[in-house]
Amino acid sequence: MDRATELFPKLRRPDDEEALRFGDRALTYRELAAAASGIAERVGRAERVAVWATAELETCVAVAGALAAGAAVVPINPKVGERELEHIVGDSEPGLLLAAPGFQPPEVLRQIPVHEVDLAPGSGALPPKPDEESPALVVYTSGTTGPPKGVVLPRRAIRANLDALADAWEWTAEDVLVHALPLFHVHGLILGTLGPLRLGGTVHHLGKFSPQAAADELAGSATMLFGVPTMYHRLADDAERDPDLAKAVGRARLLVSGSAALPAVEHERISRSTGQRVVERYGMSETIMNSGVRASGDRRPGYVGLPFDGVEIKLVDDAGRDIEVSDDETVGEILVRGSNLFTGYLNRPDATAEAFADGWFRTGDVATRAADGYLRIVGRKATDIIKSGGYKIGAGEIENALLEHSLVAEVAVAAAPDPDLGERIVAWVVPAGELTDRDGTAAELTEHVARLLTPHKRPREVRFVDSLPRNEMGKIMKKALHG
Ligand code: MLC
Ligand code: AMP
Repeated sequence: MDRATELFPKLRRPDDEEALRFGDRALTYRELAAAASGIAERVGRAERVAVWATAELETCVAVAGALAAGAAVVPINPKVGERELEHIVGDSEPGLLLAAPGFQPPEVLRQIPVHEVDLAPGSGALPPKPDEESPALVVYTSGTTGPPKGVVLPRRAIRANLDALADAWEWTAEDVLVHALPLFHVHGLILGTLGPLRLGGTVHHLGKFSPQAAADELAGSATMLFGVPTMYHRLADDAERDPDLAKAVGRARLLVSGSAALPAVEHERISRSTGQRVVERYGMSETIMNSGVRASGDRRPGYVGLPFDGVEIKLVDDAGRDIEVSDDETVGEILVRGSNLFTGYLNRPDATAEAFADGWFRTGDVATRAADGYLRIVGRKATDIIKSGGYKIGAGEIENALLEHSLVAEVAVAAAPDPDLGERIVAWVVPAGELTDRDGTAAELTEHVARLLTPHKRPREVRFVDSLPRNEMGKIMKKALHG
């Protein structure tokens, strides 16, 4: 067996160690391998397979089985709205959809065969290892405008990047990772699920995040916690109130935060109450993980550490020239090159070409570099990208959805700072006609976005205005909105 390039070596030689636990349901490696072989048989030679990614064992079995079959997995947010779902299945054309029993297919999925994932063992034989450069996942991510794009991640990127994380965090088969992240994005799926499976370790998924549930796990067998800053904010609140909870969290080997900036104040609150200093890492759907603080490294609040093995990072100025200084002050866009990169956006050669400059991927994130090489992210080039609760959301897609509503004449969507979500989505709406029920209309618009796109893209605030600030060219000046 080729340990180096086999994505999940332990599925080829399974034992009775626990692989996955969701509440009171769990699977050992032997059970997982057997169930995954059944899925692989069902998937056959399908090129792409959609997985209805509920936070359940079945999702993990579906992903492991489809990957073993050599298919690319398209994970779907089970709360996805009708418009977004239509786009994703239209774009990715999955040959099959895998879902946990009881799944009721929405209308748009009618043409796609659905296979209910059960945990019964298949023949136990897994197909030969697929090619390293073949697509493993197609993860949908928002841009500034238009519908989400499918990020095609090859097996090589997942394998190489997970090995780099294991090395940086001294992460081994002995670790039990706990988290409550959704299983349709890089953080919860690749790091939080495929990570432990690659190492032959264990993941405990909480189903739904609560500081108490995470602390209970860390008081038990769990050694590591992965979360987005919103989760750490809530953990900090509870740890300050509850010394027992703080003590349980203090037992962790490693707390890791990512997907959005962890404010220095949250870092300090957690370290004061629990004695733990959170390790921060920086990633993206297109690149998996770029940089992070090593387990043995200096856990400085506000810094996302050094490039992981296999990743090259440079900062460039507005003219695209390399920034050579490491003064922790000069800001530049982060460009990335390495074995961690995606191969392109599905069906979007135009967007793929635009995302690269001389073989370097342009992240759109803006950072400084300190004398010891530590990166500090200070912002983003695009104001139309919003990060709320760790989810990436494009202002344009929300504006388009709102403009379809008959009560909306004009709209601008922008981010406002939020202590819990990091950023919250605010929609500035010029109503079409007289407003008779402000609150009712605001709720209706919110629901409209949740239904069409997905609940996490719904505005948390709707502000009605008579007009939007525009420049001489007629372009909306979003920076003037909050004034
Ligand atoms: C509320 N709800 C609605 C609704 N209003 N449902 C339908 N219509 C409406 N109008 C429901 C929600 O579905 C949810 O249900 C509940 O109310 C709470 O809403 P929420 O908005 O989901 O909860 P919130 O408290 O805001 O969630 C916070 C959070 C979440 C931190 C738990 O934002 C989260 O899971 N974030 C993780 C994002 C992530 O994984 N990003 C990684 C991207 S990869 P219910 O049943 O769910 O409670 C990446 C790369 C990298 O960034 O570096 O990692
Ligand atoms: P996504 O497209 O959902 O994968 O989101 C990727 C984006 O999340 C990056 O481009 C960053 O803007 C942001 N991000 C991820 N991790 C961090 C972090 N540790 N600090 C700041 N921003 C982050």
